[in-house]
Amino acid sequence: MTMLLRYSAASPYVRKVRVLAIETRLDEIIDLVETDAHAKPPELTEENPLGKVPTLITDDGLVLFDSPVICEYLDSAHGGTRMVPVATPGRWHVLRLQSVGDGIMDAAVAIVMEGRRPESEPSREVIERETDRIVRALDWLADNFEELGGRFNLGQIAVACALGYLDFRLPQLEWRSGRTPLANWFEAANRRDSMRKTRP
Ligand SMILES: N[C@@H](CCC(=O)N[C@@H](CS)C(=O)NCC(=O)O)C(=O)O
Repeated sequence: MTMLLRYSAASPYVRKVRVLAIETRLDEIIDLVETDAHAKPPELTEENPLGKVPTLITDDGLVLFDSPVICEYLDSAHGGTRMVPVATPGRWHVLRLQSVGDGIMDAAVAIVMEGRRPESEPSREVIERETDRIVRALDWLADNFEELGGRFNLGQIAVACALGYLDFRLPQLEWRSGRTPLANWFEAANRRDSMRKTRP
């Protein structure tokens, strides 16, 4: 059994998938194919109409996209402890935490894209709106710190990859400031093998 993952090293969504794969040892059967989604290569857009990475092709030839779907698929394909608990309400807490992490990524990517507009100034309104969203999400994590407890899971992976992306692309946000427990939690998560091996 082998799978193929279209990836880019800088993408936080790809990193989430790769961290989950390493944590569940599925990385051993996943071939990585570097793909520049922004260049819209036909091999990607033919497989995935959204033309984004991550895109996973399973050993049955099923093409999966959107990192939450890929992560759920991979989590169903290993024999170890689930990274998304099956039992509720734990399941909803982990999936919600993933949404917070993904939401920070979405907002951070939007800010980075604003800065790359070829012909016009970045929109202050967009940058302010997305920055406010990130700040609120960080404050939510700090106020709901217990959500980051327990065994490493998909929600924690998403948050760790989101915070790693803020360090990588938006260090000026200084997200650690006034959030020491969250910063300490990240330092520990960031030392995991899976996080080290997937640094952007
Ligand atoms: N919701 C998607 C987001 C994926 C995404 O936006 N990927 C970016 C790279 S960080 C991409 O492929 N962008 C290419 C484009 O927008 O054309 C997921 O969770 O997988």
